[in-house]
Amino acid sequence: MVRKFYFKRKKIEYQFGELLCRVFPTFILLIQIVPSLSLLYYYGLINLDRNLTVKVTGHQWYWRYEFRDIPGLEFDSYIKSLDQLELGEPRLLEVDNRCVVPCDTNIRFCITSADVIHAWALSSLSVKLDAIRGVLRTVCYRFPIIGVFYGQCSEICGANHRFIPIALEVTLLDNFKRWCFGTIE
Ligand SMILES: [Cu+2]
Repeated sequence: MVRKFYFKRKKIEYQFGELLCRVFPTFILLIQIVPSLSLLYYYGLINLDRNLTVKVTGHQWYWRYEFRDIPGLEFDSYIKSLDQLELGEPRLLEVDNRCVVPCDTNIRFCITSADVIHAWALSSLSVKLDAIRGVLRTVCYRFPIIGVFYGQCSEICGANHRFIPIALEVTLLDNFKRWCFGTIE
């Protein structure tokens, strides 16, 4: 009945309906662009009055950490192989040089890449940011507790994608200072 009495007579309205179904969502998207673009812009400018900036650069296949506020403090972070592991260290997650940051300090992480797209992801911190070449993504963090956080690259970036884990050690400020002096060459 529906086919006979409704659709057959309303053939012309089909096209109008289809047009509506395309134009209307387009307008919704256009309306959404305005706030989301400005939000993205301001998100990049987040200026939580920070005390420390850490630049994280993804490489094939290691992470490079640069502490821009402390001259000379920059190092590469490679995965530890099985025979390098010490008791208690997780396999495939431990690195030779952990990124050490102080707790109770506003820290800004700037994440970028030197080659392909990587992702700096630490699930226990709810941080997952794509590292894209030429783009500097920022995330601010203040750690209330000390501990070691592990993560992995979460963007399939090549053959050794699974071999670039992230180890972030949050420690007390005094320990951090001692670590700085020990690391700067
Ligand atoms: Cu990667």
